[in-house]
Amino acid sequence: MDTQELATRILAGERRALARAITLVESGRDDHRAQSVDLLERLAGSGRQALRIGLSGTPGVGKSTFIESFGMMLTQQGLKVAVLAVDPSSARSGGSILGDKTRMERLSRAPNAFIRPSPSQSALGGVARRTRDAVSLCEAAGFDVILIETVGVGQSETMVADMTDLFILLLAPAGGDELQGVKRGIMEMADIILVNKADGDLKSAAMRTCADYAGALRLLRKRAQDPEGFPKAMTVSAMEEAGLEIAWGEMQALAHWRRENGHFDSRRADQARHWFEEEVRLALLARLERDPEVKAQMGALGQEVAQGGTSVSGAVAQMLAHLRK
Ligand SMILES: Nc1nc2c(ncn2[C@@H]2O[C@H](COP(=O)(O)OP(=O)(O)OP(=O)(O)O)[C@@H](O)[C@H]2O)c(=O)[nH]1
Ligand SMILES: [Mg+2]
Repeated sequence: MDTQELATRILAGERRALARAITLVESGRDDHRAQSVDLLERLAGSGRQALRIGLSGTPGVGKSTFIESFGMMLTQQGLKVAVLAVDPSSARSGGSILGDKTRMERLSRAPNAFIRPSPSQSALGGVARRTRDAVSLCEAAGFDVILIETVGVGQSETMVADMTDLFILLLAPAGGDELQGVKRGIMEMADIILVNKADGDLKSAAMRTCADYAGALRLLRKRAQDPEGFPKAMTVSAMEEAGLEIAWGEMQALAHWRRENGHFDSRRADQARHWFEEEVRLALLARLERDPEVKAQMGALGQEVAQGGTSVSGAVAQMLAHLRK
């Protein structure tokens, strides 16, 4: 299938074409890359925009269960929902998603939903590009909401926050009164904290945890992109499907406010610029690393540094002088 036809089918919302296109953008082959670029260029003017929501949380907190319940609720409202996963630990990817497809049984069968596993690449840079491309494809295919799930390990959360409009942190009820060792940096990225499992025996613990986090959020520096009352913490039960509509209402309210106040578009513009620069940097680096002369010079200088004959700073200066030629 040529890219023109693929583009037409994606714009028509054909899920098989979308799946195929995502496989194309995930491919490492040079000819596939060229086709991907051509396809993405064709789709760039579609003018379609989804609400991109990042969802993060440590293993077992209930991400899959939440996405299933939340995604079902959205599709029942007539919204088209795409789920993408970013899993930086390559060993887990693939396998975990197979597990997820069974855990997201209803959602994976819903006609308005599309679930895509994490690309099994280990380098975060590659995963970032592939995920962003997949987001573009899903938007062109007319999805209303794109959920990007990531397991809580610092770097991948920053990456997901940098490609989404809203960032949701899912937490479990804490046993004691400690704040579960959630890193400050991750707290600072969150727009909404959802304390999951607020049901049965865990309900009161979930409410306490929620109050603790609400307090912690109030102590953070005020951000320009937040209206009064945000970021906020709330309780949900993904299992009992409780609190999901309220959570969705808050997400919509926040997105609406940001749109009205210019923060939505400026955030996307900043993200686009950031990823453009990042990708140019990666591409230049890759090109340099492939250059045999550069490789030889790196090897030689590396050897000198290792033997102590040259200082690291001195070798770097020599390397840069060499590159300038
Ligand atoms: N009581 C209760 N249990 C829940 C809820 N949501 C999820 N669980 C349970 O928590 C466990 C982990 O849920 P998952 O949805 O697989 O969690 P996850 O965050 O996707 O986990 P990983 O994919 O391993 O990172 C399962 O046994 C779920 O049944 C909830 O709202 N209430
Ligand atoms: Mg999961």
